Amino acid sequence: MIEKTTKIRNDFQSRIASVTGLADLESVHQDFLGKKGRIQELMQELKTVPNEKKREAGQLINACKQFMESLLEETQEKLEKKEWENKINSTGTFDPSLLISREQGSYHPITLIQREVEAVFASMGFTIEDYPEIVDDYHCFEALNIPPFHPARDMQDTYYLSTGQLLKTHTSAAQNYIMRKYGAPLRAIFPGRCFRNESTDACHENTFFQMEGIMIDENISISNLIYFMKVMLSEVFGKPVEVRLRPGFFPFVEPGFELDIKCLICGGEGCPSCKDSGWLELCPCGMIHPKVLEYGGIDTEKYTGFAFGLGLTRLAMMKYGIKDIRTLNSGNLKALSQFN
Ligand code: FA5
Repeated sequence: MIEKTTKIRNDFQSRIASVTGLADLESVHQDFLGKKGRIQELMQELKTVPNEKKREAGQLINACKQFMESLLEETQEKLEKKEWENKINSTGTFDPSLLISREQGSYHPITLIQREVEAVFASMGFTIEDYPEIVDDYHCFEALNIPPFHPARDMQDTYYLSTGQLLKTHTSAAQNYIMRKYGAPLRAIFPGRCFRNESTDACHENTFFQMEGIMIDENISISNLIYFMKVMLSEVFGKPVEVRLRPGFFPFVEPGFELDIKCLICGGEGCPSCKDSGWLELCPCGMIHPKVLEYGGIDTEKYTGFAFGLGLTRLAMMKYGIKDIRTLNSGNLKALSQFN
């Protein structure tokens, strides 16, 4: 029995070595493992083996069967891959809907950073809200104290639809909707894609992500704002990062600030990623203007609040050391898949 099994195993190996295609492989499969195959023959013979040797012989046949099955599977995979490669090379076409690669996909760096920041704010009691990318003029500008023809609109030119709607220029466009939805007290963040008519460079894109945050309650002050900004940055970077707060003008906050981060690409020396200034505008913020609270239906006698507009795309650049913002919209999988 031992010799016979060894012979069948050797025959099987030499047949596999000469297989040229999937049809050929199937006939090897039938010849050895099919209903009338050689393993089946061995099983029939097993009945004639003396009882005391049956167990050992059975194990031998089983091991041989398992060996064949796994070699068949391995060979099938190789042949399938080869057939696909031949097909692609000969026709010059490629059907991306067919699964020929078993590589796993990866999350985009912006998704990764967004989830990280969301987790930090969620742990501090903020809800995470969603808002459309197509908005109306009222929500994007007027409800934020930017009336028609206000010069602040010049910095946020965008793509307009024939309906009069526009692609949102900043996540602040959701402030009024969120205030009206929940009233005060309120803690919410709302990430989203923004669109602007921009000349692109290493730190400007025409399509980028922001994450807005608002907190409205009794006795909210600038100290609360600074506290939350510090927590968020220390959690995201996991190390101290240098920031600076300077006055900034936005019609929807008073007072308003620019929060800059020391460029982590050049360490503050100056490079294209920070426009040679050593600092990168990351997260403008301020105390919500009373007019904006009023438009949102909030009682300004009782409540105050802060708002911030974090540049998520720039945060991803700083966190992952991405020198050029355009890499993030490039679709370059080699560059984008390395951060998971
Ligand atoms: C605003 O969009 C305000 N809505 C932010 C705000 C919210 C202020 C709440 C006060 C209170 P700004 O245009 O500066 O502000 O954009 C905010 C951040 O988005 C910038 O600091 C930057 O990090 C990012 N950002 C702006 N424009 C671009 C761009 N073209 N490409 C990449 N990131 C950008």
